[in-house]
Amino acid sequence: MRYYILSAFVILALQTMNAQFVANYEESKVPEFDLPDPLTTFSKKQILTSSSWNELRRPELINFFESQVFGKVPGTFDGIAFEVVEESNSALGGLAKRRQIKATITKNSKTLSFLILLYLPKEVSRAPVFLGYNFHGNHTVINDPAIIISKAWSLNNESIGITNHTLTEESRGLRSGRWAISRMIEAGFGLATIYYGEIDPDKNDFTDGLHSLFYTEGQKRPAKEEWGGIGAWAWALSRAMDYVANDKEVDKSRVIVFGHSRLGKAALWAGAMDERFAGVISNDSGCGGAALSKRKFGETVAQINENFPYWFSGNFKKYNNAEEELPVDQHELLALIAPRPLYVASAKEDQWADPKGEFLSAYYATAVYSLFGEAGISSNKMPGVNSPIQNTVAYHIRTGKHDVTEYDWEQYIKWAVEQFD
Ligand code: GTR
Repeated sequence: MRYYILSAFVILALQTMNAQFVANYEESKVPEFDLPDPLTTFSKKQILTSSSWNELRRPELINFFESQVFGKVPGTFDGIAFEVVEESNSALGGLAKRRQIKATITKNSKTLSFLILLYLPKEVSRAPVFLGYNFHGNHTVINDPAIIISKAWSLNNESIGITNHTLTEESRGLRSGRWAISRMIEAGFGLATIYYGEIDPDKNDFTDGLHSLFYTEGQKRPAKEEWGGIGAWAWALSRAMDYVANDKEVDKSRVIVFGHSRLGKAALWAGAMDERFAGVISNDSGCGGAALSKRKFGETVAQINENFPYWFSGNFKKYNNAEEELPVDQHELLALIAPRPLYVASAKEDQWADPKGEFLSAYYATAVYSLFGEAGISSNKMPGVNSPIQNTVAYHIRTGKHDVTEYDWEQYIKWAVEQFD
């Protein structure tokens, strides 16, 4: 008898736990929540001017996202060196220049290297550039035999021929659908891309990758307030910026950081922290990216921390099933990018990333853009599918799944030409 009562209790407990991990996809079940006002400081002071935003509110928000969400970078690095290891003046059928640059970061007598693949339009002397990570190696973004294949660990993806966590010739060019390189070049833009696995392999292991360079003696993993994977990826986007900012053929005042999904989260955080990025594009970044956490729609804080315990700071776990305790929400991450151009995009079938939460986040960040006299999203009513709103803050929701498509790039490029020409 006692056994039955006990097991019934265990089953009930498990079900309750599970219920917390079942994603909600119903708008009617979105809880009521108080969204923090980006223009009121934690000590309840009203922000009325762009200078008080910059002096008071921006730093305290950065500080919160650093210590409680993405984690702090433990100190600075000792040095970085860049070496052009391959280049061509007639790539992509003579339309572009190509460079592959090896960046080597030094810290505590340890080093980490990664390769930047750069395409630049031949006819432009100082080109604006989209900078962003790829998921499965530089050689996947276009079918170009000169692109060096990374030796870094990769997530497997059989659909593009990646097994044994190893990148091979087999996947060359197989992700070109996600990178409208010819379109960029035609519009006079360049592309700089990096394989994110060279910065920190995307697995729950802190012995390798960038974190390990920063450890104090005997340290095995970041402390609670220190960076996770996304923090490391974001930080290294700034190291790539260190290179592009000094490339004479790049216009350093027009570098737009871009990212899809987890890499969209990294792009937003990099853009928030590093004001050298002239603009930011978040493609389907979802939970911990553009989407409002307090809506608890699709992926939640608990789910992301459970499935990817190494992406955020240890402190972020305090908010598992406790989003109401968060004194910030993701619209404030977006607001940290103001007044620089920001594009948030969603996909209709990507409910896991909460398109409406991504849209509302851009809408609520607009108050900060207004302070700077910049136009954002003026209505809280979502636009129809495939009907972009393109102001300094831009938004679209397209048909289709969680992905980066030709349609997405068509919009980003059109908007970027308007914002940065
Ligand atoms: C999912 C994760 C999302 C998003 C996505 C991706 O599994 O839950 O937050 O980052 O991966 O990066 O494709």
